[in-house]
Amino acid sequence: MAAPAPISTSLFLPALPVLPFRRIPPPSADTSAAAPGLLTRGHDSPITIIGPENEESVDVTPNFLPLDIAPEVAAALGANRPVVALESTIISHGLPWPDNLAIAREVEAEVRRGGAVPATIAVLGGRIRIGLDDAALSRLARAPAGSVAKLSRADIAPALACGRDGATTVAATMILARRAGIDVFATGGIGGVHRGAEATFDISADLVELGRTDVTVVAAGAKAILDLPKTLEVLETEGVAVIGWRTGAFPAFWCRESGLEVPIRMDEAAEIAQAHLYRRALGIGGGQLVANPIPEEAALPRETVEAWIAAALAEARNKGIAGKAVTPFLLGRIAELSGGRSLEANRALVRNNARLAAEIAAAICAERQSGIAAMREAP
Ligand code: PSU
Ligand code: MN
Repeated sequence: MAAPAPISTSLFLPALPVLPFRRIPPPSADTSAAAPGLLTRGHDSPITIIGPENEESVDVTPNFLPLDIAPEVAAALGANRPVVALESTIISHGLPWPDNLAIAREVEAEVRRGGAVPATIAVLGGRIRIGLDDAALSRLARAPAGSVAKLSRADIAPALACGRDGATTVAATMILARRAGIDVFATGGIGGVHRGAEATFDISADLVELGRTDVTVVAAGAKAILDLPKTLEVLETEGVAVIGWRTGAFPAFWCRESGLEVPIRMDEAAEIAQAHLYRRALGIGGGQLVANPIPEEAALPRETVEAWIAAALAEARNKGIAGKAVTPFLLGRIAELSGGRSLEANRALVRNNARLAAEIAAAICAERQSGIAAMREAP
């Protein structure tokens, strides 16, 4: 039998359609592979399966997950203190070096200022990391293009199996945040239905995830590179609660308005917190999208933004960009075309979302603490 193909560093790049199979090394009970100072959830009740190519056995365990929760995050979760999850694709694929690292640090600081503990989520060396230290943040921020995989729902488990570094999209961050017990997640903009989706079928897995996983996501709406009316339609189909924060208008990332309305408006963090807990108590799955408009002073004029978008979209079409590469390509081109203006707006809105997410996370903790929420929650 031919030897398995070597693992390519372009494993998760769109050019490689099929994921090569690689046998997993047997997990060892020893947790020294984890970064120092991290809590490691171990594994139990090992079972043995016979490997496919030969008779050599591989130990696997049904509940085994290489999951490292930073001590500060674990302590906060254990004590019902607020935690805000943050994604990492924005660092590796969404923003250029060195602004990506600066913004990642600023966003974490903003969460802290809001009285919550930040938990940036990624996969490093095949281990799920909930809460990154500064070394891990810079590793993601400095990674050369293509060396860090862009992980959505489909890619998390393969990245663990192959020992990869991967940055989590909104979808993957929601899954891992939920798994770690984090309720609230702040980002810039969610993925959505791409323009021309009627031909390409390019619809972000973020929308489907919002329909499945009960995490509250704070974002400045979705970028106007997307088809926003179709994005709202899919969110409605998926049963996502789309909540305008102190607004009835659906924001369009760099602009405070898209010309579309949000189905729900809320003005108090406690309302969002209660809706989050009621949703969980109903056991219906799926999350809330809190649409938080960019601060007035940082917003960009709609016509200016539209011109950059049109240029970037035309280039993407000419170059035949498809799949996972579409969003990073458009974001990169717009940052260049705008001479950094889009980046400054991006920075302001992510920080703004981090602040609101901290407030909502604190409100959820307060609701839980009051005991009323506990009584209302399903057993
Ligand atoms: N939108 C942004 N900035 C981003 C992204 C989206 O304004 O960085 C990233 C997020 O990680 C999001 C992902 O989850 O792109 C969506 O990618 P896709 O369209 O391939 O699903
Ligand atoms: Mn896509």
